[in-house]
Amino acid sequence: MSNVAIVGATGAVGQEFLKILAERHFPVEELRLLATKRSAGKKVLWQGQELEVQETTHESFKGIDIALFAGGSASTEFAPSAVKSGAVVIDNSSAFRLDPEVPLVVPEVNPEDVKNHKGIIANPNCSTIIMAVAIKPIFDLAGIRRIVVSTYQAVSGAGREGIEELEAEVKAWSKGDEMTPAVFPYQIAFNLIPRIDVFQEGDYTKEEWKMVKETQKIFHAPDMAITATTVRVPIFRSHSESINVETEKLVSIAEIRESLCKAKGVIVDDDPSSDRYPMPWFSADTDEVYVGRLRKDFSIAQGLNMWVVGDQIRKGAATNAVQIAELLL
Ligand code: 2RA
Repeated sequence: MSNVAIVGATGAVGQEFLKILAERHFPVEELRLLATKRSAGKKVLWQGQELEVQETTHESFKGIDIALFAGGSASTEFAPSAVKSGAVVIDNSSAFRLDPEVPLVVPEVNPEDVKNHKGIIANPNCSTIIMAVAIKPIFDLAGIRRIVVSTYQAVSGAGREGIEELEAEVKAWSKGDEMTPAVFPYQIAFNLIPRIDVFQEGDYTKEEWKMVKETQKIFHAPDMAITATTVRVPIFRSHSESINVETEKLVSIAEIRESLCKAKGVIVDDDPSSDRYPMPWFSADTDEVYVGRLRKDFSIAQGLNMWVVGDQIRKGAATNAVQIAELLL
């Protein structure tokens, strides 16, 4: 049994941690809920117990074995104190992901990297995790030379506030009221925004660079060529991705399909004859990564296209982190 702390327990990912620890019967002795001062004192019901949210401080981690950090600035501020107290931190922020001393883990891809931790294990970005699970069987079967990915990311990727902003805008639109975007740079209702996070080098966004650099680190493949365009869409939950893969070896689509069907964490939902393909509406609230629209890319010698969908709060964040915690056990 472990003593577990959740830092950021009242946010979208924090709340999902609570659900997933219970669903997966994670052996919890004590569950300590931590958040900002603003949320301290809130009561949360978990497995029949009423737990009170406490303000996170540097002393919050005494006796804690595993600290699940939901993301945000709390990680840089408090993760080192949690490690000093003897906890293993599983961190969903981007603060430590590219640190060579910190393993970046997707359990279906590189579970063995967990062993190399020095107190912190990083959980990759949500859209990176979803892509990594889907490309892993192809990587193992045929090697990957290049990936071109475009994402269609749900508003909940921006947390509870993102969900509230889309809801408010849809209500405002139906009443003919004006919209006042605050979380997103423009109205997201009935719109698409081709910019997630800040612009960085080469006019790519931070989200796009995460997909490139984190994927290369997870697969220990610094030469895997990856280019990404990340887009926010007016969907509440589940990120979708159009992924074009150029393989190292020539393999048939039938072989790729077979490897995807056998892969852990993947559901192939692909039947044009019966109009079957993955969609966010159906993947929301599940842990698998769904693959469909699998087809040859006729424009190159060794290429394929696929459409991939996954719940980014679950597999893209909380479930992946709890799976990492399970590896530690
Ligand atoms: C987003 N990738 O969807 C972020 C969340 N980690 O905005």
